[in-house]
This record gives sequence, C-alpha cells and structure tokens, in this order.
Amino acid sequence: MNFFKTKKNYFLLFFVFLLNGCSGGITSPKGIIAIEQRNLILISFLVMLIVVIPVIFMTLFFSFKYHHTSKNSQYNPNWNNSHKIELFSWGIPIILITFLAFLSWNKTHELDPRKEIKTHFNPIKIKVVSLNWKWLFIYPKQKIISINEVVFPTNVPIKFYITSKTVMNSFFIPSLGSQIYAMPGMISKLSLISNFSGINKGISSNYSGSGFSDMKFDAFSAFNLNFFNSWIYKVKKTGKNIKNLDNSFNIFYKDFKKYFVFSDFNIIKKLLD
Ligand SMILES: [Cu+2]
Repeated sequence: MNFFKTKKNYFLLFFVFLLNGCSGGITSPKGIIAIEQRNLILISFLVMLIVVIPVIFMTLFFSFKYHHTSKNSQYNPNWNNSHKIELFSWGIPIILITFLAFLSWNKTHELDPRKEIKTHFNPIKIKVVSLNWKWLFIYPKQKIISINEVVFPTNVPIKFYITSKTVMNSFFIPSLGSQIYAMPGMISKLSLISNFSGINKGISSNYSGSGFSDMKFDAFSAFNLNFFNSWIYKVKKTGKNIKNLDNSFNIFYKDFKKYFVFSDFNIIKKLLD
C-alpha cells in the first residue's frame, strides 16, 4: 500500500511536521513543575477546543446549508427567539470559563515560583545574576561562581535567587518550567526541580540588547549528589581565585574563564548589595 494514497495519511504527515519543532522545550518537561505546567496548558487547550471545534464546523455547515442557492433550507422571516440556542450559546461557555478559572486559580497558587518544593532533600541555593550578556551563577555555600553553566543534582529542589546587574532579563529553563524576571535592585525567587539527569537549555526570554543572543546557558542535572560534588571539586581546582574585588563586576567581563572561587563571602555580598 502506498502511504500517500489516502488523505488521512497526508493529514498525519502534516501533524508530524507541525510538531517537529516542539522538542526540548515546555513540551518535553524534565521535572514535576514543568510537567504540571505542560498538563495545565494541554488541559486548557483541549477544554477550549470544546467551543472552537463546533464553531468551525457550524460556520462551514451553515454557510453551505443557508447559501442562497441552497434548496433544502427553510425561510423563516418571523423567527426571533430560541431558548434551546440561548441555553447552548451561553450555558456551555459559562461552564467552560468557570472550569478554566477554577483550574487557573488553583494551579497558579500550587505552582507559585516562590513556593518551596518539598522533598526529603534540602534545597540547593544558587544566586543568579544577569550581566551584559552572560549569566553568573553564585553558589554561596560552596563558595564558587560559574559563568553560563549551572549544575545541580537530580531530584533535589533548587532555589534560585535571581537579580540583574544591568538591564532587565528573564531567567528561563524551558524544560524545568517557570520563567521569571531578573531585575536590577530586586531579587526574584524561583523554585525548580529536575527529575531527569542530563543537559537542559537555559535562556533569557526577555530581549535585552545587542548581545542578547549569547545569553544562553547550560543547566546540567547531575546524576546524583556525588556527581554534583565532583563538579564542585573540579570548579574549586580549576577556578580563578577571587581574593579582593574593587567593587566591580569587570573581572567577569574581562575574563573568559568559566569558573571562579572565592574564600570570603563578603566579597560577593558587597557586589550583590
Ligand atoms: Cu510581562
């Protein structure tokens, strides 16, 4: 049988191409937050189709049935009201909107970015600073800094404290969910978790200037705590030592080295304030 013989197969092929670009983002979630958000989008989409599909169908059906050349339609000049139609055209949207409102209200509270994710692991705290045009990841407890690379263990909640040293950006790891703004003078909190090890892409989803297209980072979800600790060890061994800073971020702009180590947290604190 030839695949291209039936219309149905063309239709299937169309959908394959349509969905081709949808890998790696919010449609292939890697953590519970992102899974919940994907489901919310899909449920809302399907619920809205309850209205959209009949409307498309009726538009076509009515224009054929009541076309001026059509012979099987009735001419009804004195018709003015139908409770049945009113019931459908008001009743169904009211039910759907009530359902969507209920769902959105509950999910936005449940998936509040600031809310801590409860597991039996303590969350890992990472400070994120957006610069022109790179991402700085500060691990206060581990006393390290890495540029455009963030590593955390799988199944351990991560608590990001996000700010900007320049213009406004938006911190977003699509496969883990929830984008949040990085703003100067403010700290946005974001809780995420990754339940699969591997590389996730990170971006800024808010246009911020000419070097914006380079504001991408790798978010590695380490297989377990041991892998995470060995990464920390590697950074401490290879990172450039920060002993004193003249109150500026210039060192991060000039230096193309990816990792930094600091012995005294006051150095970093001074920069963040
Ligand atoms: Cu906005």
